[in-house]
Amino acid sequence: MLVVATAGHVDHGKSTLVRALTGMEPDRWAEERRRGMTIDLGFAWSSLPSGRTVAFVDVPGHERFVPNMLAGVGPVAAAVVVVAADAGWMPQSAEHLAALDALGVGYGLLVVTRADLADPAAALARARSELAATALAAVEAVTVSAVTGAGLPDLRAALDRLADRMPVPVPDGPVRFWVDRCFTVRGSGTVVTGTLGAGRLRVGDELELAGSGEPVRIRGLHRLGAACDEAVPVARVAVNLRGVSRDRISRGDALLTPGRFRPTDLVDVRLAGVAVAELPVTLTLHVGSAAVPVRVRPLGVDTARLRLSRPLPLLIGDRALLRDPGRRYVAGGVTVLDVLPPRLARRGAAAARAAVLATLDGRPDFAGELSRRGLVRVGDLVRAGVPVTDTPVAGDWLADPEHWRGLGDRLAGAVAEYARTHPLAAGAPVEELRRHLDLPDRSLVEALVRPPLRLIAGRVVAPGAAGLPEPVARALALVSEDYAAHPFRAPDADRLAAVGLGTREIGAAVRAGALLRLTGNVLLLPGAPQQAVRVLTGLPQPFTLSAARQALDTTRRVAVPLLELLDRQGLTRRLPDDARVVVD
Ligand SMILES: Nc1nc2c(ncn2[C@@H]2O[C@H](COP(=O)(O)OP(=O)(O)O)[C@@H](O)[C@H]2O)c(=O)[nH]1
Ligand SMILES: [Mg+2]
Repeated sequence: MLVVATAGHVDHGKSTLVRALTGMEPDRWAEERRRGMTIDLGFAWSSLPSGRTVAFVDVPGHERFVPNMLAGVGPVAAAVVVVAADAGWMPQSAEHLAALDALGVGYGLLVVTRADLADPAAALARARSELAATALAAVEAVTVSAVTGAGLPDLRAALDRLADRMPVPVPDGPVRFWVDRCFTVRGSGTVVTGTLGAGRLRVGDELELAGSGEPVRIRGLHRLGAACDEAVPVARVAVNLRGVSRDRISRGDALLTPGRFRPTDLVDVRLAGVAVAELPVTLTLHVGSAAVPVRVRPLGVDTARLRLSRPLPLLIGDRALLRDPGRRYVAGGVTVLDVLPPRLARRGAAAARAAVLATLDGRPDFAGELSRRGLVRVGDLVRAGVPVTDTPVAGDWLADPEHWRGLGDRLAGAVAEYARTHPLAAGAPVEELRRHLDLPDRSLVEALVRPPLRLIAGRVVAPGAAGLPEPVARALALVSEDYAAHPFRAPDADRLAAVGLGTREIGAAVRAGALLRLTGNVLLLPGAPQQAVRVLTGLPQPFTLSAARQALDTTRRVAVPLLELLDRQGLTRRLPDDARVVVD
């Protein structure tokens, strides 16, 4: 289906032309018919000579209703610019053309109508020269009279040729269905209409409302007034929704494929057709069928940050326009460069950001996003419209290869440094390393651990850091897992043998300070005494051997020599009745 929007000054014959081509009445409202003027969007359709269907979104030409016009044009890729032969180029001819150009609409036709009333040559020449500077420069032009019917066969043939040129829609892409009308049908409930530009809609599908995020289900579908089970792009579609009342949804909302969009209220954009520094601070952003007030913060010569008054489901590369609703002019076209921009907190951040934005063109760029962000979640890129072509390094985190290598080096350095400053510890805690490297997720630290580093029970251990031979270091790494779960339970003879700690290896480890010998082969990690004191401090003082044993979650085999060691180190004091107190 070819979907085209009309464009042009009021009273130039847009609705009459649509009526003549389709036999349908685009002015739906009684008031519109009474006043003979389009106020809101109208919809009509017909067959073309090729047999394919053309559907029109007929827009109002009056300057007061430009926002309605923009809601109709926003989601439509092609336009018919209508100029009356007897009136020529007029203010809304210009404003509509500026809007189409700002939105990047490059497909369409120029139609000079009312050719029965005046020689169309002058209007045609003027319109051609106005279009020449826009994305519509190369469109075909047709001269018609909607009253006599002259030129209408040519126009139908030209519409067919336009349909042939249109880009092939993507039926398997995500759906972002901008709502241009919403109403209630007795017995069916809420119905929304719009232009389906990409993706597929099926009865039974679950979608998400952009405004509220709430899930909605498709109860029924109509395509050009006929019920259907499925709609593929491009098409004019009416969607009967289950699970949402009429007052929860309005023009400018969108139905979304769940998980593929993240409505955002902060975007960085490139502006066209305007000097950023001259823009008013507040403008209205028109995109899809939505119109929201925005605050403009200039960043570069042609780039700015927009703060939206409500979030919209925008993607990198989206085209939009800024309009001044008070002074009623199109201020400029917008290309979305980033929908998840960094905060600009530090001094100089805005200038640095402007330099980055200067290198972006709105085309989704996976490698570029990775190198700019270093680390980013898969979902964040997908929901920005960036195709993900690599696998995560951990969880759903993607990393720029160079950044990742650098982090690996910094991790090794941090682990070594930790070992120097904490000679008694069994390795650097993952959480501490996460903070040190300023990483957003512990799983990233864990994924960065590469031999010879080892991840043991929440700590990153550098075996051999104490100068131990590799087999001893490996054995120690194994027992430190035991200690992590039960720091005061000494492995028994079987366990020591199983991990390869024989008499000689134990001797080496104890000499290197990697193990603490309480007595014989009763071994703990070097940090155990300090850790024990922390536990014992929490007991009612004085405490008995049995209370200490329970608090330390260990056996007499360890508790007795451990407490004696603490006594010797002056960390605890033994009282005459054999109870003990922690020495402050
Ligand atoms: N003579 C003549 N009148 C036309 C033609 N097209 C439109 N009109 C008249 O122009 C007026 C405005 O037309 P309309 O379709 O409402 O314009 P719109 O505001 O652009 O939608 C109406 O009175 C139409 O009857 C045409 O080709 N020839
Ligand atoms: Mg009209």
